[in-house]
Amino acid sequence: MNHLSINYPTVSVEPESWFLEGKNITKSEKRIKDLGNVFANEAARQLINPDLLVYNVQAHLPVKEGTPGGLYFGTTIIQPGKVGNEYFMTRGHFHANADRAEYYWGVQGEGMLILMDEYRTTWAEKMFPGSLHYIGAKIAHRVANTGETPLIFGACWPSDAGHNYEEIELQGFSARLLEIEGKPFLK
Ligand code: S6P
Ligand code: ZN
Repeated sequence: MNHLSINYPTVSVEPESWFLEGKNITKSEKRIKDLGNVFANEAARQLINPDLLVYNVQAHLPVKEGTPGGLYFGTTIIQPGKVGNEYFMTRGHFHANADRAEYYWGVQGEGMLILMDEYRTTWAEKMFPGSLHYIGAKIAHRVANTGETPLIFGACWPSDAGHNYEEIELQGFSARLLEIEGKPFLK
């Protein structure tokens, strides 16, 4: 950067859609066909159009993955929907570097942040526009859309956090967020 220069940022968040634009951005999508063994009712998942979009993630990765001291920023948009009586949700993960924390915050829509500690105690926090969630170290996290509109949330996490998806793939969370008589319950 040049001394005394006044610059535009290299990245921006589109205020309506929360899409990221600019440098060092990655974009990924998860469709029904990518989410095998994530939902309890696998038979119900197989009856849904495999190409149906469940969620997409955009992230600004300004430093190399694994760099100590850096930060990443991301937005996730989860579509409304259910597989059986389980809300559309993210896969969920622990951080590979287990003592790394993260912030999530609600931007649009209604949802639930599902959290599980290393002893497999599971609980949830309601997400709504303006909700702020500090996800401490060693806590697995996933988000479900409990509303009728897309759920958008922001995230900020250390660039050396990494992702441990394997543990959730193998063991799952110890509870699931299910719709029972029109309301969400952890079961
Ligand atoms: C990364 C952060 C989010 C998630 C995203 C999708 O640490 O927690 O950007 O990656 O919400 O969830 P998942 O569990 O499929 O990565
Ligand atoms: Zn995370």
